[in-house]
Order: sequence, then C-alpha cells, then structure tokens
Amino acid sequence: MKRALIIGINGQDGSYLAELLLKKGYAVHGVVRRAALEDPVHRLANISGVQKDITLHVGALDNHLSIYKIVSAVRPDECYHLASSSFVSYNFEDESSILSNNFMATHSLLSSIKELAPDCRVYFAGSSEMFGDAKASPQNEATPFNPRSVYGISKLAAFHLARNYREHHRMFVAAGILYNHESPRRGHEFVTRKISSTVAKIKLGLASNLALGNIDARRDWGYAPDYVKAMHAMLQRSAPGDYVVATGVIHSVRDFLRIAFSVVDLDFERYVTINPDYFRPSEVVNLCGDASLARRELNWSPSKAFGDIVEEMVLADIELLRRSG
Ligand code: GDR
Repeated sequence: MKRALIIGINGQDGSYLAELLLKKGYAVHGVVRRAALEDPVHRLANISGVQKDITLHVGALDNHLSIYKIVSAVRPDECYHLASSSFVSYNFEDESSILSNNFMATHSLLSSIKELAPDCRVYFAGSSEMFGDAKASPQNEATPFNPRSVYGISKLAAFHLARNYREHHRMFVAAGILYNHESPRRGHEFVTRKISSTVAKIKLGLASNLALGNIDARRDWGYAPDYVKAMHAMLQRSAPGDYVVATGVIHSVRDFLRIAFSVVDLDFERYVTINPDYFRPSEVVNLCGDASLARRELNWSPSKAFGDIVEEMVLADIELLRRSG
C-alpha cells in the first residue's frame, strides 16, 4: 500500500485529493494545524466524510522540526505540498507571513524529505500568479514569469527551490502551475465563493446586497476535482516536470455573477454594489493557461464547463444554508 502525505489536507484541494487517493487504495496521511483540530466543525468540514479513513498529524508550517518529525513518522511514497497562504493579498502587513508560509515552509518540507525519504515523489503547488503581468497569452511552461504580487513572488521563489531539489539533489519533485480552480469547498475569501454564498443568502432572504471590487477582472476558472487528478498524474510519470493546469478559457467576474444570479432567477444588477476597497493595486490581466503539455503527457483535460461549476456552487451553498437551519 502506497503512503501519501498531504500538507494542507483540509483545504479545498487537499480534501478532494484525499478522496481520490483513498479510492486508489493509498494510505492517506494529512497535516493540519492544531487550531483546526480544536474547531473541527468549521475547519475540518471538507474532510468530515473521510476523516475516519485518514491519519491526521498536527503540524506548523513555520516550524521546521514539526515538519521533520511528521515526514520521519510517515516516510511517505508521495507527498503533496498544498498548504500555503493562498489569498492574493496586497496588504503590507501580510507580506512576511506569505513569504514565510509559502517559501520557508517549502524549504522545511523539501529538506526534510531529502534527509528522511529521498525517494519520495513530491508535488509542489505553483500558481498562475507566477506569470503575473504575463507578456504572452495564453501561457505555457516556457512563458517567462513576471509576478506582480508578494504572493506570486513567494510561489515563484518556492518553485525555483523545488526545481533546484529536482535538478541538484536528483529528487522527484513535480510542479503544477495551476490556474484558479473552484468548487463548493472553495474558501469564502475568494470571489467565486463569496458570490455563490451571498447569492444563496439573498435567495433565502438572509442578505440583500453583494459588495465586490473589480467585476471586469478576468480569470481562467476550472473545477478543483479535475485539478487534483492532474497533481496525482504528475507523480506517476517516469520523470518529474512542470505542468500548466488550466482550461484555456477566460471569463469575467461579471460573467460569474450573471450566471450565479440566474440560477436563482434574479438579476445581479439589482444586488451588486462596487466597493473600491476591494480593488487591487495591480491586477493581473492576461492570465489564460495553455495546458497542452498536461493533455499530452498526463492525459488530462477539464471535465466541467464554467456555467456548470457556477451552478454547482450556488446550489451547494443553498443546500448548506438550508441544512444549517
Ligand atoms: P485570485 O482569486 O486572486 O485570482 O487567486 P480571487 O478569487 O481572490 O480573485 C479573482 C478576481 O476577482 C476580483 N474580485 C474580487 N476578489 C475577491 N477575493 N473579493 C472580491 O470582493 C472581489 N471583487 C472582484 C479580484 O480583483 C481578482 O481579479 C486565486 C487563489 O486561489 C490563489 O491561491 C491562486 O494561486 C490563484 O487563484 C491561481
């Protein structure tokens, strides 16, 4: 039985990946923060369906020894590094923790694996934010990086570190360059879930307004359960590589809004207000991924159309609210 270790197992991607690996017969271990164990109803909700089938370890990403001890206890065959500060914040106050959580934590993990389980195959979660203000569109693995946020810079630095462990230490480290991917398990701080959960509240009479920033911002939005399949496929290759994972289709926040409100037969123009506080000082405008390499080498393709993702998210949030009374 193969052992997999998922850092950040209770997040959107970690939870879908845990389900996928359990189905494939893996022994699944996951790392969560102590605070998550103390508030399982909220913070372990994504893995509540599989919690009895997995082994959880408490770890702090900013504590090298805690990561080292977990790798030592699990000795994984595959390790998926999904935990990070994932909100693209432009606040100066967040910069230090973003750099530490995304770069230094990656170093703790890679160096621990090198010492304790050098044959372990590692997946590193890179991001389209590494392309930032991209000079070409669509982007593929050869497009130059041009990050425009501290988040993008932290991911790019960690990506180079991951490549360095691959090339210099001859470890199997694969990197996904993932574009936005959504689902009913998406965190509420991201625009898609903010919209779907507020539309559900408006439908049930629990809210009357949705305040957003730049609704003309455009993204390449895919479906999270598809994206974890690509992560797993990367670690089954004979050699590690970097892969763009994206749909190649871009939509605006406005498109998302229009569909989300139409699912409940409402017109978004009547409910949405624009709040300049939510605008970003530098918006990434050209992010659209070319996943040809993933299609060719991983046999990967997106399964769900944009409109169907939006609809699933809105209906799931309505159901969630109804169940919680
Ligand atoms: P992003 O996702 O920054 O692309 O990062 P997010 O959903 O936060 O923003 C998408 C776009 O929506 C616009 N927007 C708003 N965004 C938020 N969060 N809240 C609002 O009220 C709002 N109004 C408009 C934003 O300006 C932006 O253009 C995600 C994360 O998952 C990263 O971790 C990941 O690396 C990248 O996707 C790929």
